[in-house]
Amino acid sequence: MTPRNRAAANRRPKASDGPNSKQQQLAGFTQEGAAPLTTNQGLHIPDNHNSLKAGVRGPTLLEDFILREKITHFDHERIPERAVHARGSAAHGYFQVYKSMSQFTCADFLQDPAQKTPVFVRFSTVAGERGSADTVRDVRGFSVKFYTQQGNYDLVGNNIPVFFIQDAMKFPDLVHAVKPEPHHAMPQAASAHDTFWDFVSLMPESTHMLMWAMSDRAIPRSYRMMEGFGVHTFRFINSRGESHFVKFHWKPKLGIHGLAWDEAQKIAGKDADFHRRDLWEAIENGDFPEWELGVQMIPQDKEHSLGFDLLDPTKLIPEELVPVQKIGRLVLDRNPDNFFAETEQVAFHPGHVVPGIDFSNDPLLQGRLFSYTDTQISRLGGANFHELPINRAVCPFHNFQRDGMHRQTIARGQVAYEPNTLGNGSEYRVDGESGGFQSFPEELEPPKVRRRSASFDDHFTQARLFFNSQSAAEKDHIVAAFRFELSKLEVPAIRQRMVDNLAHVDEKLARRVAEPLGIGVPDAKAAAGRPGFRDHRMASTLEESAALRMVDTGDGSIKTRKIAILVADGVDSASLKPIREALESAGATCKVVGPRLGTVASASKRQIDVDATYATMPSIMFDAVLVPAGKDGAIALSQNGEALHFVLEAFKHCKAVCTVGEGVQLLSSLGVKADGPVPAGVVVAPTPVTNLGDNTAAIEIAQRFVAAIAKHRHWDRAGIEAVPA
Ligand code: HDE
Repeated sequence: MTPRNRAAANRRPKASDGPNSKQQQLAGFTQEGAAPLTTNQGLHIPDNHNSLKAGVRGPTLLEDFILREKITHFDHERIPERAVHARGSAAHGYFQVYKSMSQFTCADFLQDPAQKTPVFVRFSTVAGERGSADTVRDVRGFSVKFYTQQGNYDLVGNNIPVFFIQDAMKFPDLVHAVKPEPHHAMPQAASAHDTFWDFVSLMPESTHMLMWAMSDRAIPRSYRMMEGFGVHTFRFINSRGESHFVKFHWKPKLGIHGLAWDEAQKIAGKDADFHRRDLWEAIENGDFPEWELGVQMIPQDKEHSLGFDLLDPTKLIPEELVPVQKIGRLVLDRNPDNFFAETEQVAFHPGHVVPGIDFSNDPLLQGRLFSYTDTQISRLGGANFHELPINRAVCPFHNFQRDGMHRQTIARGQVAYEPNTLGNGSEYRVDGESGGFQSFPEELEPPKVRRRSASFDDHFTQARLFFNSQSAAEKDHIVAAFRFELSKLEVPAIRQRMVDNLAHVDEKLARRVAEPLGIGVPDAKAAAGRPGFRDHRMASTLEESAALRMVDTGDGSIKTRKIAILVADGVDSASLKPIREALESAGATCKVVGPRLGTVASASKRQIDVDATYATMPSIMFDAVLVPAGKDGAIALSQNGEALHFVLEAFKHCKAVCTVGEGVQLLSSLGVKADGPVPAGVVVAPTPVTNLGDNTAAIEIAQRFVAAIAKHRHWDRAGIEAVPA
């Protein structure tokens, strides 16, 4: 550490540092790479290429402490990956409340709209190992560490508002079932295997979560385009000690969008880092991802008014019953400097709360309160992980915990106990009265029992609500996902058990899922006869909830969307210009994709710069595709299998496609013609926009294309099954 860095590290961040307080603290630990090379003891290294030998061709000497230090450090570079959520990507940013929440909570970071609280946010997949692909079908983690002036507050959530199980006791079983099977360690980052479905088909409480996991929520287009949820019910406590139950939501500015399943699988091979890259690039380009924090609040005395148990993590509170109030915004505006030091070493814990926020008795949450510190001790090598730069609170922290592996704090003085008269009593006081954390004094009359509450027994009503709330295309995707996963099973009895359970959600859904699986018709009675089956239906009048759908979410913009402009020799470059300008001024990024790097020659012999090739940036890397005019260009594109596949695949994945003039030939195998009807989300400009006579016509084409992209995907596009891509 340089003296400047050391001074910065020792400086206590102040509230007035706002969102920079964490950045300034981290700066104290950050190192640039320009200094002379030394050993870890500071000794200048004379030669970083050759070890010390007995003669130039002789054996290496044990004495070579420089070599040994380097190799030894290398040998110990790896730490265990997280038991779940091993693969993740993170970013820095800030949170700002819209108006004081003092009526409900005394949490300091939720009082002052002028205050920006620094945050570090990590997104993750759950089942895959650290090096697995981003776009697998899975739940996503959404962990937010708020560095508040009252200590760190961690909101460790997921992108799905419910969970597979109701009690922490079942978590190791769930994770063992979904992880690669223990005898041969397959499959990686996938739930489509026997052990997972064996387990969940025996646990009907998982049905609601399975509906979400089989929906497009589990294959997000981007971390920037997914919701986050605290899942459990928590409590807000105000300065009078009054409690409201609270559910947390993160609502993405860009809407909630998914990939096509075929696309997600292909991306996993072509760019395993798809979501990581997307997040990184958006932040580098200044397109800072943004979410609004929403809360659903239920007064303490209304705990039992919803018809289901607030403590049951397999239930959500429909927004129609309790509206989500947007109370602040989260902006991610800085990429980490070092993946290991920050993204890997960050340690979240749902038990990291601040005054004004407290727990409920949700038995899943209660189990989590034990697990997270415990797991960091083995993952990060000891009890002092809170001293790692990324984990340090920005407010002062001190107590009499001492020593342990990798301790960094040098605690001065004679005493390491409390109470004492030998140390400075005032500095180490116990602060219950003035702002110290007070647990909500909930009254309990507990007989000691190892049992599940009967109020947790309805396993299907909300699964049905979720399914009923989907658009027709989203329902089709859910059916297709169940079919895909269950087709991968080797044991037909597990498939059967699962569709029998689904018959309790919706008969038709179960029948559709079962159809291609080579099993019998779904048998609801058989499911009801199995151990563990419960179906105590709650009184619910709600048939559907619009908030559970993904379609038509977002701000209607095409900001940060990626558009491919497909070129070959002979395309008409003039026809591209007005559309490209319109796309870019609407905030999209355009890339010219051609048969080779360098340039292609336009119809008028102009050179068009190519950004990427069809092979390295296939259609699955884009949100939409634009095919320019030009007779020779259209022939060249149609005769190139990769280019043709590019357009057909984009079409099959329901993306917006715009063809200009002769470019429509690339859609001829689909029966699309310049003067005929066009499928949803396809824009066909009959002649090159530059020849349309007036600029208004060109703008109109561009606007139609922008509107088609803004819809994200045209999932109801007819005939995509027949497209050979
Ligand atoms: Fe976690 N979970 N979890 N979990 N979880 C971990 O903690 C655990 C649960 C979630 O980006 C582990 O530091 C138990 C629900 C996220 O670093 C571990 C139970 C939800 C992350 C652990 C649950 C989550 C974790 C592994 C049931 C959504 C990634 C490494 C009782 C609300 C945090 C670690 C990050 C990570 C335990 C259930 C979210 C083993 C025992 C429900 C986002 O401690």
